[in-house]
Amino acid sequence: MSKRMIACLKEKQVDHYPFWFMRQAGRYLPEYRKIRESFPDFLSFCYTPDAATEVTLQPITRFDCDAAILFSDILVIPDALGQEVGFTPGHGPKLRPIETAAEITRLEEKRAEEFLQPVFQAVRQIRKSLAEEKALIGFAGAPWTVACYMIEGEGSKEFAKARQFAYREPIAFSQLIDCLVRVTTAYLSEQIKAGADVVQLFDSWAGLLPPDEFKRWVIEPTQQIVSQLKTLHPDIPVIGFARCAGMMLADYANSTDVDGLGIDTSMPLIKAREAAPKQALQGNLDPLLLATDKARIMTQTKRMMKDMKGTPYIVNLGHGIVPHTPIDHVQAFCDTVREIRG
Ligand code: 1CP
Repeated sequence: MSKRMIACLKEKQVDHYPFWFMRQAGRYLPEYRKIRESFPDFLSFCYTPDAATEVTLQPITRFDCDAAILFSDILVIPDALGQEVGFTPGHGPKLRPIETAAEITRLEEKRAEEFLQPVFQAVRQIRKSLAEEKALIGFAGAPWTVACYMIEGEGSKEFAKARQFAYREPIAFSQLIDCLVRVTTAYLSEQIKAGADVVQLFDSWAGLLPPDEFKRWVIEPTQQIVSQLKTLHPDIPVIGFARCAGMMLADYANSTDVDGLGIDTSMPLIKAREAAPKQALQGNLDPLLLATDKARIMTQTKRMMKDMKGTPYIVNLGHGIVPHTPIDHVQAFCDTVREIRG
């Protein structure tokens, strides 16, 4: 059986409606929490191939989604580059922030690939255990979003330190972005060699940038990564998720040449379709609606599928599942998709 995800992304087949959820392996699942308890340190969890394999497969076993996404995190890249990265439960990531241009030159680019071997091992194991018709999604953070965390040192609503660093030290900042382009391309290429069928670039903080900076720090680096990946692996589709791109979505879609576009909750799917007629679209149910209102989940899911009818479309959320999401709500979403697609 062929993969619904690939038919939609590469062949642009319509009305296939593959579905998966951003952050589908996570704390809303009791079977995830159970394994998570045995790893006080989140990153060692990510670097243990057996554990990463098991939690990657959990949502497939439970919901029969069309795609599994590798269990890892976007912040393994700064970790691999030698920056101090930690996760405190309930508080998210903490990094020793980059404050000067000199610190960028000290990043240990050469050790990254070797350091990330456990991730590639997990990809090999997952692909082996996964049914042939399911796609395995590899992923990385896009350079802008990863740089945000490297400079800010933690999650933030505004990433003011990172944005100001980019204005104050454009040369150093572009060296950081170039380094991330190289490391991310190699990282995704290795995931593909290990068995990933498609890769997604998460640019969660793209929407913080004004248009010129969006072009320079979001579009250009993404374009470079996509074009290098296409040279190395012409058959592997790439999904770009530039969250809150808004009016820049059309430019992002045209300039980066991604095969699929993740759409956030703020963008009407019909408007996204007008802005990006060539790509498969993916999204954009509000994760907070998924957590709250079962009846509306069904009507909203039907509406998304109707709006995208006759075009290549992957049913998904507009951002990651939140930890307090009831499992029966996720089940209702899956049942609705299956009922409509037949
Ligand atoms: O305690 C725990 O179990 C840690 C929670 C957690 C999980 C389950 C973190 C910490 N990361 C992850 C896994 C993860 N992260 C996946 C796994 C695959 C999946 O099931 O989807 C993926 C794809 C990510 C990607 C990721 N990490 C993004 C991009 C997507 C997004 O949500 O915008 C970002 C920004 C991160 C950073 C990060 N890692 C973890 C947290 C809590 C955060 C957000 C920090 C913040 O800004 O507040």
